[in-house]
Amino acid sequence: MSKPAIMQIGAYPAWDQDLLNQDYDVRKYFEAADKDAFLAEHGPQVRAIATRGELGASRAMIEACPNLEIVSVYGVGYDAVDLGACCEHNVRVTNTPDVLSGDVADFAVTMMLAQTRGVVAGDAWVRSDNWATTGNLPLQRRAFGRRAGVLGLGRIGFEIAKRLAGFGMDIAYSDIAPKDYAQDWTFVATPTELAAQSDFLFVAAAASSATRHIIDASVLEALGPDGMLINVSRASNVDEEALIDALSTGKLGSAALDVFEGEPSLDPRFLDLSNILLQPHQASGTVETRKAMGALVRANLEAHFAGKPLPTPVI
Ligand code: 8YV
Repeated sequence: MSKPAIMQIGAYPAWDQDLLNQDYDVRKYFEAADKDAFLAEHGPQVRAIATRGELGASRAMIEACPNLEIVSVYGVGYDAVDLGACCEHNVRVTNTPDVLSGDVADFAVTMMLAQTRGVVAGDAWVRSDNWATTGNLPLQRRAFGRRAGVLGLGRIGFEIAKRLAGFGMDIAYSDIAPKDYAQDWTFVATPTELAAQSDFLFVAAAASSATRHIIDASVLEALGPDGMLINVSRASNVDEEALIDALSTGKLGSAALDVFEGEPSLDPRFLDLSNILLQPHQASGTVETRKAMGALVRANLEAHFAGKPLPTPVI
C-alpha cells in the first residue's frame, strides 16, 4: 500500500524526521523556495499536515490541499491553525498537550529566578572583568515569599503555580472562572486586578482572538515599576508596543519573554532594553519533552489513518 502523503510545515529533530519518513510520503513545505508553486504541485496529494505550534496551518495551505483530512500540531498551542477553515473543510486537528507542561512551567520559573537575581547580568559581570575592577554586582531582588499572579490556570498555569508554592509565594490567578483544583490560591476576576496584587505576573493563557493584547498598558501599569512580566504563552497575548513603552519609561520594572510577534524576528527595540530577558521560544525545548511531542504527533496521525479515535484531538 502506498504511504499517505504529508505536508510538513517546519523542521523536526532527526529522530522524529526519520520515523515520519518511514511511514509517510513527506513533502517538506519549509524547504521549498517557491511556496505557491510547492502548494500547487503537492497540495492535491496531501492527506495530512504536520506542523509546529508557532507555525500552524493557514487557510491558504488548507485550501491548497483538497484531500486534506488532518492537521497534527507539534505543540499545545493551535492558535496559528485556521480552525475555521478546518471546520469548513472537515479537517481534524490534534495537538500535544500535557507532555510539555512540566518543562514549560520549569522554564517560566527559571526565567523569573534568572531575571530577579540577575543571573545573565552576573555572568556578563564576571566575563567582562567588572567583578575584579568595579566590585560586586549591584544587589538584586528576591523571589521567595513574594506575590505571584498566574494569568490562565490551565495545564501549564497550574504547573507554574505548583512550583511557585514551593517558593512560599502568595499566589493568585485569573481565568474565565475559578478552578475547583485551585483551593489554595486566590481567584481574581481581571488581569488588571491580578497585576495590581502581583510582583511577578506569569502569562500562561492559551492564545485566541479573545486574549489578543489581554496584557495591555493598564495591566502593565498595575504591575508597576517593581513588577515583572513573564510570558511563556504567545506574543499575541501581550501588547508589545505598550510593553516596550512601559519598560523604557520605568512604568514596568522588568520582563522575561520566550515569545515574540513575528518570531524568530523581533522588534529591535527589545534589544536596546536592559530590563528584559529574551529567550528563543525554548520553554518546551528539552530532549525528553520534544521526544514525547514527536511521538504524540505520530500517534495522532497513526490513529487517524487506522480509523481509530485520536489520542489528543482539538476538533
Ligand atoms: C514549541 C509551542 O516550541 O507548544 C507550543 O504551543 O509553541 C512550543 O511548545 C513549538 O511548537 C515547537 O516548535
